Amino acid sequence: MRMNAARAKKRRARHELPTPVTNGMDLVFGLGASGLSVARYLMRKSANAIYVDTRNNPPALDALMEMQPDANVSLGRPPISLLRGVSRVIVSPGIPDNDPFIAAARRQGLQVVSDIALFVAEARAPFVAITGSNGKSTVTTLIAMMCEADGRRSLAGANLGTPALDLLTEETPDFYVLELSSFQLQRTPSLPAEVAVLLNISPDHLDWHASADEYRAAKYRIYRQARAAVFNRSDASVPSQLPASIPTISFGMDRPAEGQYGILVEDGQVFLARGEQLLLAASEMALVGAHNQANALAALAAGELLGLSLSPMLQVLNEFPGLPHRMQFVRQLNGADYINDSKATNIGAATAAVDSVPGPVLLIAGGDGKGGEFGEFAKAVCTKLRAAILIGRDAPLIADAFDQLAPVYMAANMKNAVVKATELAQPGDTVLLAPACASFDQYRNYQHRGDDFTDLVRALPS
Ligand code: UMA
Ligand code: ADP
Repeated sequence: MRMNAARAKKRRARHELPTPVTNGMDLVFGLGASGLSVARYLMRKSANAIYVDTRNNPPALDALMEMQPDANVSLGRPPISLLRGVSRVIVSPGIPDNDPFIAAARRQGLQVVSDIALFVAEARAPFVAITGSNGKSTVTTLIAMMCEADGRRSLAGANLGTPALDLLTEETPDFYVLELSSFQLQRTPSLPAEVAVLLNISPDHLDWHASADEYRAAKYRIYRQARAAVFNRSDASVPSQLPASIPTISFGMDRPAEGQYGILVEDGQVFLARGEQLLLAASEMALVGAHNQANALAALAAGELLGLSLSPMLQVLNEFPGLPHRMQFVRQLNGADYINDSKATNIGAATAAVDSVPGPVLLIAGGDGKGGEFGEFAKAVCTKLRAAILIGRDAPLIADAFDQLAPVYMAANMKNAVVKATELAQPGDTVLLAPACASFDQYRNYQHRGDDFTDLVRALPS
């Protein structure tokens, strides 16, 4: 069925079904950034597909129709009959595995894969794969910068920035550097990473995964066909997940054994170290916080396994100040620092954020808690808080967790939260946006939330 952009708009309202298809057809589920990258990939291969999205106006619909005006598109909840004649379902990471359409595809024995599975089959250069509950984007960026600093061409993307399949349209680099989510890993059957990095695992995405164990198992998949691995030695369950006879390097915040990465303290000064060798004083890193020391150690270990030279890697650590919305200093007002850590979208990240700033802290938190539990979080951070100021859908849940542990204020929105924090802040305090929640109940994404906070803080009268 032919469909131009104008007809596509009509279809949004009518939810037409596409024409029946012949055997061997792909079905692409999800028309966001990754779905569009799959569409581009299939077009490059001159392969036809059915495109499905449960939303009436998915973000990439117009771009798809411009690229392929006769594309088969079905909007709204897809009927199971759409699977007739389909051999493979390529699913956006945003669609949970318990989606009835995905479950039906599996029951019918169809392949259900991520865009990363397609990338792996096509990539003509080795790739580094990075996962973890927190620190993925920072470490992915560090490794890509370290490659460049050592004169190797690298292309970074996947869960961060450019979708993986779009990286294939650029000149083949020396290394691809891929940030991978648990969602992507769960649907990628084979992942022969040159170096696989698992940074840490703490509770997250319990609204997507069937259980905490399933989330953990998805993260471990990063190692399954890896040719070399970096692992966090503080997690005792990881070594049993590493393939036998591949080179591995551990990192951790303790004293490192020979050939491993860790922390040494000399005359009260903290150093990144490899075995007994002092590499760089933590105070010389542009990134702040103990969590970023761990990230730096993981990046150095991955760089070593890629054969990068030490000196350019250290130069990167000396200069890279971090990505936007991660512990980003906004301003000082009346002696209090205001920091935007909107990317702290889970409990582990928000705990690390509170740990990394001087107290007392006015913590602005809340949003979509993704099915998480906030009791441990409240216990971990409460002693450092002057108050918790809570916003968003799960604010009542978080308020319950802080009951008796710290003063709590409920705010109707970010503006009220910033005003309240300013009222309460004393000289030397830190006002920290570290929500421990996703933003989707109130914002388009974490960037939108961080920008709102930043604009409101900048607009406060001096
Ligand atoms: N959705 C529907 N119906 C559909 C398809 C999607 O309701 O038919 C909704 C779902 O709530 C879903 C959301 O739309 O969660 C986004 O889905 P999408 O297909 O529009 O997503 P993409 O734009 O393709 O973005 C995805 C990743 N999003 C998720 O995993 C939720 C992006 O990671 C990633 O950058 C992009 O592919 C390119 O690879 C974002 C993310 O939040 C940054 N990731 C999670 C995280 O980092 O915690 C894992
Ligand atoms: P991700 O891509 O996994 O979300 P980022 O590098 O974007 O990770 O960092 C997101 C937030 O997670 C940061 O703002 C910080 O609050 C927290 N964080 C970063 N690295 C770590 C780490 N190694 N351990 C715990 N928390 C971290």
